[in-house]
Order: sequence, then C-alpha cells, then structure tokens
Amino acid sequence: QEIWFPRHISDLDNCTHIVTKFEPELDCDHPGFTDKEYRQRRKEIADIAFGFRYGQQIPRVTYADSEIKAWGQVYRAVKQLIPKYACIEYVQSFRLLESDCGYSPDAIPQLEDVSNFLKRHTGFQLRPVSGLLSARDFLASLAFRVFQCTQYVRHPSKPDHSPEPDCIHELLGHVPMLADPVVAQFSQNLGLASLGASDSDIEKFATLYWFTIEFGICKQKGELKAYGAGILSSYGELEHALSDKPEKRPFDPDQTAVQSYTDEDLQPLYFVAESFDDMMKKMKNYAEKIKRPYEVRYNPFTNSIIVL
Ligand code: H2B
Ligand code: FE
Repeated sequence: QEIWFPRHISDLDNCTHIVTKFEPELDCDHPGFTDKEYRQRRKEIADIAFGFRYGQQIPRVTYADSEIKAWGQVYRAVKQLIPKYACIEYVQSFRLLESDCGYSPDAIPQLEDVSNFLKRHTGFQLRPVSGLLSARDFLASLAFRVFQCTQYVRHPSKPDHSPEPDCIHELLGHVPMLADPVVAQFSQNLGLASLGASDSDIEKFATLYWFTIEFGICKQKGELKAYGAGILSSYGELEHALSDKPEKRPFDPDQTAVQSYTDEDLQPLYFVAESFDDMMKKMKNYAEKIKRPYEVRYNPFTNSIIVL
C-alpha cells in the first residue's frame, strides 16, 4: 500500500493536519487557557490559515500593541546575543533582513513580505498555518521549498517561551536560516526524503529535524555556534545551549534519529555538528539508506515531484 504524498505544490492545500497539542483551547497549562480575549484573537488569525489556498497572497494582520511589544522584547534580546552565539549564516541573513525586508523591533514583519523576500533569495516561500502541523505534512512542504508558518503571537505573559510555534519563533528563528542557500537545500532534501516514508521513518526524520533545524549547534572557527531556530529565537535558550550546563554529543544521524526529546523550555541535550557541510553529508548518507520502492526528484520549473 503506497502512502499518499503531494505531487504538486498546490497539493499542499491538503497538507494541513494540525496536531492538537499545546493549544490554548485544550491545554490547561497553556498561558492563554484562561484568557478569553487571547483565544478569540487566536481564532481570528487561525481563520486566515484555514482559508488560505496555494497561489493567494497571505493576508496581512494588524498586530496589537501588546503583540508588537512581545516581538520587540524578544527581538532586542536576541539581537544582542547574536554576535556571540549565532552561526555566521544567521548573522549574515539577519543583517539582510534588517536592510532589505524591514526587520526591526518596532513592527512584526508581514508573512507576505517575508515570503517574497525568501523567494528572491533561496526560492523558499511561506504559507500560513494555524498551529502545530503533523510532522508528515510539515516535512512534505519542505520538499517544495514551502515553510508552513504560524502568524499568531505567543501569550504576552510569557514572551520568552511558547509551548507551540508562534510567528516570533518562525520569523526570528527559521526565516534567517531559510534565507541561506545551503540551509534551504538541506531543508528541501529532508522534505524530499520524507515523501511517502513509513510512519516510523517520519518519526526519525522529525527527530533529526528537531536536533538540527530546531536545536542544532555546529562548530565554526573552533567555536560552538547555534544554527537551530529554537535556540536562535529564545534569549534564554541561547545562553543555556552554549553554556557548559547541557549535555552535548557529536551529531550522528543513526543515534540522533532515535534520541527521545521533550519540548520543555530548555533542552537538556544538544547534538554538535563538526560543520554545516559535515552535518549535511551525514544526513544525505542517512537518507539514502531509507528504503523506498522509488526515487524522487524535484522539478523546479513546474514545482512538482518526479517519481522514478
Ligand atoms: N508545525 C509548525 N507549524 N511549525 C513547525 O515548526 C513545526 C510544525 N515543526 N510541525 C515540525 C512539526 C517539526 O517539529 C517536526 C518535523 O516534527
Ligand atoms: Fe520551529
């Protein structure tokens, strides 16, 4: 029995399966659980994602002062830590986002503008999503250089941490990395490897995604630098990750893929890559070992998958 997967970028309209974990409506530990106004706001913004279809512009959101305040607070704190802790790719992209995409602590960038910026630089684009997506759908989107991106802001009572992805995490953590051509290619390769994979392989890819794109650390010029979006979008996590408090192990896909993890505030364990290139080579070897009865390629002219 073959597992369905998207063949054309427009098929991503069907890859919108949300995992109901950490939602303010359902999780009594969520900081917004008892905040009716916040939950109403979340519904308004979720409706944009539910109504979105491939090819449309992403509707703009008029953010409230409290939302912009949370963004500004994280932005300023992260920006201060970048020179010391962020990988060179992040540093360079961040500069470009400030000069060419209007990034500043005073306004939350609109997804449509950021999507157009990414298209020009790496061919990545954003589409709005209402919350935490299933790993299968999320990874499948990457195969098309599409990043499913939340548009709401975390609860203002907890600006440094959100149990679910929010646009502060996406815009400060993921977007600068997706603006780098090497990271863009890596992300797409991971997406392609996931298409039609078994549930257990999807779980392994999701775990590898977690310990690389979300919480990866790599060596650069003899120093440890963060390249994971979960680290780069959290000022608490940045200092923690690069201190000697958490455990660090060398990145090795076979072991990393089966490592259990928690989505708590601070990670107790990180995997360190010798370099970006080394991490990508190891991932490529790992993906080649996963058995599928076919091979896939991407046709960038038609935005579709070629099955061989
Ligand atoms: N959904 C959303 N909306 N954003 C993410 O960053 C995300 C996701 N990450 N679903 C995925 C899961 C990742 O943790 C892996 C692939 O499971
Ligand atoms: Fe993320």
